[in-house]
Amino acid sequence: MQEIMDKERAARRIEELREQLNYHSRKYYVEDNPEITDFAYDALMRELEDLEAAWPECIRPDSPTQRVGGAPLDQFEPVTHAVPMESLQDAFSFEEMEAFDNRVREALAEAGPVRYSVEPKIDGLSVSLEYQEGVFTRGSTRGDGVTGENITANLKTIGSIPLRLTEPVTIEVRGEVYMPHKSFFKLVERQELNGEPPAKNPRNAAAGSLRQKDPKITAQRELDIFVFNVQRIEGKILTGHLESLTYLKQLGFKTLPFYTGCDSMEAAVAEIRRIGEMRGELDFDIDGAVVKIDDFSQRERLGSTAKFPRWAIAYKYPPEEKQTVLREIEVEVGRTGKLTPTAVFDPIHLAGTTVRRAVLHNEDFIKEKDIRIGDTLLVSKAGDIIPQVVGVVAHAADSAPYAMPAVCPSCGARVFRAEDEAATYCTNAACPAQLLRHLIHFASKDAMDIKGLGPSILRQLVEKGLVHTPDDLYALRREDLEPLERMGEKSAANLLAAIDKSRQNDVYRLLFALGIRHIGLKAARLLAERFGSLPAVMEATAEEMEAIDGFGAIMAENAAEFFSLEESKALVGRLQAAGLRMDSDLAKREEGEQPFAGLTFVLTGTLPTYTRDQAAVLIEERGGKVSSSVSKKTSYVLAGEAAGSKLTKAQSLGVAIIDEKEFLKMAGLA
Ligand code: 0OX
Repeated sequence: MQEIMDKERAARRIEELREQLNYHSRKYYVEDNPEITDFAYDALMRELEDLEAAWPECIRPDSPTQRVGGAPLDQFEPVTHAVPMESLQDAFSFEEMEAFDNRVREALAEAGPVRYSVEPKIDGLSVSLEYQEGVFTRGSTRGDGVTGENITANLKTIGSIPLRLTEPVTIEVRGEVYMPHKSFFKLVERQELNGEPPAKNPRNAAAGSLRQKDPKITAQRELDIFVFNVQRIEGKILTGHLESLTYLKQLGFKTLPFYTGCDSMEAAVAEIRRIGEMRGELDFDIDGAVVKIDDFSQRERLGSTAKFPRWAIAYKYPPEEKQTVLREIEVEVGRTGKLTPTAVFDPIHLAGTTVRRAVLHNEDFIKEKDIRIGDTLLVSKAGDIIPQVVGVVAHAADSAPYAMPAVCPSCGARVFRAEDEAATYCTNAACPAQLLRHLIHFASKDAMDIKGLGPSILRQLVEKGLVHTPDDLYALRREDLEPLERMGEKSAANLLAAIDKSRQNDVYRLLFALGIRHIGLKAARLLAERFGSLPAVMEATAEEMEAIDGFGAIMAENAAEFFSLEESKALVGRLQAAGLRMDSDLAKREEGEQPFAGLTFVLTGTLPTYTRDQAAVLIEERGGKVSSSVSKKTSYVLAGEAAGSKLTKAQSLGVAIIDEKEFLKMAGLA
């Protein structure tokens, strides 16, 4: 009896919290007008999480705790749109807009005056959102307009998509998902820091984010939406577009940021020009302006062609282009060591901002366009926010073709361009431009595994000038560490101990930690196994490396090139002097010692000390196989923290489950 009472009370409180949180997230994400602090919001959220954890049967799909949840998907299910998601006819001149207006007036001659709405055309991805009695039930991509893909879990992570509407209405709406410029720049910065190729523009970034199989990744991307259409609705009659936008706003949707009613095409064109002038100042990309007939009965009379409605048209802005004079080509070294040339020219005003620079990508780009210092260039911003050099208008007198520098502009070391790549790289592991990223990699779990030495501590060490190359880490003293932010006496002592412990690492870790391009953990292990020590690896030729089973030509070329550099030899010398172990146990294992021969392992969850990749290497080295799914043929499931469905399946099939400790014993490592 007591339990029922408790449950009733909990259910009531859960519902109350759900409503409060949904209200406040609308205030924050949709209306940009929060009423409570982030702190107060988080406190409500935590209370809801705790209650739902105790009473999981009270969790509803519109609970704000369900925004980022669920396991990654294998694939997206197809969704057939009840109302087709049509596309728009394009116009590239105001004459075409006049012609559209004439067609419309002719067809609607007896249907009274025509009123247009004019709105920005958001450059994102069209999606459909379905609500049953006010609750968000399904979201999908446009696809080909008839069939799209179910991306509900990803759409739920977008804070401005309401999980519950202000009325219990059954409705399907259409909107455009986009990535705000602010979030786009943040993403690019993160990608560069991780050595990943940066997203090309906000639209691509938004598309990639919506296509993620793991909603947790989508959630990090800070996507947003503008809703602009009612696809279908039950039990309510809407008579026009502007009216339906007002209604959508009332339901709690974030609608288009501006839209205007116009009584003539002349007024509509003036509005299109006004939007064009605002373009550069918006925090999102637009690729045109959409003119639509407001009245739904007029729309119905006009109907659609096979491709698009006759009652709407998209005016596409011409890419703004201007001429300027190229003063110099600056070459910067990124954190990955990549040399990026940038055009620096006389300032021009383009699509709302002053532009002085445009990225030239790589040597081939410059060669193809034959860009030379002093040339008159044509620069545009096209649909992107990123300025680009369209081409050369005229070469400067006495100009010469441009050549990339032969040495790194940051450290003066030789640069290197692999035959099959467009990019040029600095070859110096100790290059200051790459230092922070190198150090983060050096200390990371799969590399030297120095606990407590993360990006924020490393950044401070670099900024204070305490660390210039990885070997400087081994000279750090208590007095250096204690004054750092987020560092106390105890954590400084722990960190020093962790750094000291890493001296004893098997040398394959150091080989990986050096950050040689194309040398991943597996390649580093192969080198250590074959040659036995770092000095022996340094003596080896590219041919000898390539002869290792599983070692490719590009890997061999990169490793040999790296160790031929004086800077690399000096770095290894200093690491050796700092007391780092230079040999490997991998080489000492006797041939034929294969305790896992014939066994198949499945890995799941987070292991206490090894990464899953590391564990897989240990299994394969000992003759075992690693599989991604559990079946009756699975010999062992190696399970760590937060193991999911694979563990459950293993239990139901009666497959043996082991933890890391047991595994290490079996592998002969403990
Ligand atoms: C946009 C946008 C896209 C309605 C029927 C045909 C096209 N990207 O901002 N589509 C439409 O309208 C649909 N309006 C927009 N504003």
